[in-house]
Amino acid sequence: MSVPIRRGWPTFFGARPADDLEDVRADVAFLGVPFDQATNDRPGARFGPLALREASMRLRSAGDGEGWLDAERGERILRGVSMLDIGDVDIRTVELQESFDRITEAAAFVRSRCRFPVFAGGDHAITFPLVRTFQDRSLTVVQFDAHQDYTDERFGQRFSHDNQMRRVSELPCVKQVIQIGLRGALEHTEPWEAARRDGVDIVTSERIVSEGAERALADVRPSGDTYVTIDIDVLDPAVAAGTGFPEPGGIGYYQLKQALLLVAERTSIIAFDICEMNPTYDSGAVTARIAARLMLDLLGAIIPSRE
Ligand SMILES: [Mn+2]
Repeated sequence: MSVPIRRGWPTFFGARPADDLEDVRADVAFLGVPFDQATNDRPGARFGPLALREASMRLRSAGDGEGWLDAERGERILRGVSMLDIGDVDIRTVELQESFDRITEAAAFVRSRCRFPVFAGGDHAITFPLVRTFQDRSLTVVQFDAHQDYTDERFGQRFSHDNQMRRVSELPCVKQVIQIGLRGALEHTEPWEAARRDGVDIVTSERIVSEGAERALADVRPSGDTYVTIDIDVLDPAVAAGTGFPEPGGIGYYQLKQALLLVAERTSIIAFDICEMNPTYDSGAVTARIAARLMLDLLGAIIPSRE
């Protein structure tokens, strides 16, 4: 029957939705994590997965398996790569540790069924329950972020979106942490000093802006399997205002893309998350669109096209 009615709802890049969890198999699987109960500042990142789905529909594949042409690089990416939208983690409001357990359980399920998982937050606290899904690996964690998120404890709080990199660094499976894009005037220096003491590699935003990504990241050598976490606030808020904690300065789209591609080239990325996209503060869905495009760029650098 031919009726001009388009059916279906936004999914990541128009990927097939996982209607039946028994039947989950794909090269790339997207899992939304609509969680923002650990934010210290402006909430709303729980709406990130929905905003990213909508924004990514602008980039939906025609479904012919041809992938996308990166016009500026003259490369076709993700040709013949199957994608699936798994849905969102069922979060338990208020119950922080139970929500974390659910995030870990859902991520482990996705990991067991699909070659490459992509997690879309959510505030940045989710990176801890996500990374602990990979405890059977020896991991480097590369964090793109304006902020260090390396506070040990404040007001008795140890699992907020300002603590998760410290918790991640304590996991026995995590051998190396690299922080890219840091900046800002710090009120407390303990996290900075602790990260230095722990051997965390740090590349500031200003270095990338002044030297370019290639030179600034020349010494960044992730080893082993690598988990990448992208806090969208690493971007200049003049470029991407849709985030809970905008920080003056920062890098642009091309600089972040180039840095992501350099990391992908140097190591084996086994999963990534993108966090802190907050549509409440986004104008014209610009931040959501940039974030969606970066997801595609990074995936294209990680998963080779099938000829
Ligand atoms: Mn962060």
